[in-house]
Amino acid sequence: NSLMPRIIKVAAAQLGPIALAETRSSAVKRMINLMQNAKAQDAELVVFPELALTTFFPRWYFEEQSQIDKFFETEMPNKQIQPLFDEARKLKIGFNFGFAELVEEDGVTRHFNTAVIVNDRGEIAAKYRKIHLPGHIENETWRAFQHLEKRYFEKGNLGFQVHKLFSGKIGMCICNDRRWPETFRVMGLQGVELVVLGYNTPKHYPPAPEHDHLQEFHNHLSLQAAAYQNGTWIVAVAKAGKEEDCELIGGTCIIAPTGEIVAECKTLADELILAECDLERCKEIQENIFNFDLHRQPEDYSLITEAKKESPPNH
Ligand code: CDT
Repeated sequence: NSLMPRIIKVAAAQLGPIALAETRSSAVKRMINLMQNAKAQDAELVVFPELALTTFFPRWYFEEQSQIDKFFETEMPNKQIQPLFDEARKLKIGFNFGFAELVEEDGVTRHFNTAVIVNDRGEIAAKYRKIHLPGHIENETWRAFQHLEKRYFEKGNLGFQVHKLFSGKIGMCICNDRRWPETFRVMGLQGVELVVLGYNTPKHYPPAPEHDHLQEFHNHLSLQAAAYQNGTWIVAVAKAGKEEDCELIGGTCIIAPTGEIVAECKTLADELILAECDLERCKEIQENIFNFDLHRQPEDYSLITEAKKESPPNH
């Protein structure tokens, strides 16, 4: 490759479990530690998991809305999270993290599973709200634990945008979104060069426990395919380990546009990995095997964007 490299050094900051009783301030302290470590290794951007500030609360059914709303942020940053933004500004490092967002929009109260990219001046530069919400709506007591994202969140309303940040084209998605090729293709069509995402993926999948041993495989399978098929870097970051009674997979990784994993966490605890991502390398794929202008055949893909026959009730 004769092109001049265009390198962004990215850190993936895996978090170990966050207990139900752990405070936001404690989670933020752990994140600041990882951020300082990332900066010491010259990272420009550090990526944290989905819902990084609290335990993964959709695993419990709560009767009262007030119990649920305790896990949500009504402002970002707010008093407990401010030290993370301050540290980033001091260190001049960007970061991405997920949180539960409670907002009022046009007089309506809305709950989203959200992620933001914060620039190296400590300003929110981009926002994404999770589109593929997995799990179920009702309390299903036969399960070892619940997965009530469909009850507690509504579908994101910001689409899959690509942002010019850190001298590259950067997109976001969250956890279950990574299993859907459409997520990455919509960003691929905007020329995305780096996708950052966080996840909370239980080892046990109650509807098909025969797949439990495949959770780590399906994680990397989806991510590696998406990176290759769109010629993009992907940084995918777990909240891992035994969180309350639920085992979450690790496997935090940084993936090259060729689909190769270039760095991977080895533990299920707070752990940092880094890679120098040369965004020019996206062209190896985007200008060749997956040159969309030359080879895509969208007129034969129309079924993909047709409305579903029967939509579930809008939550
Ligand atoms: N957080 C999240 O989206 N987790 C899902 C779990 C499986 S579906 C119940 C995931 O896709 O990893």
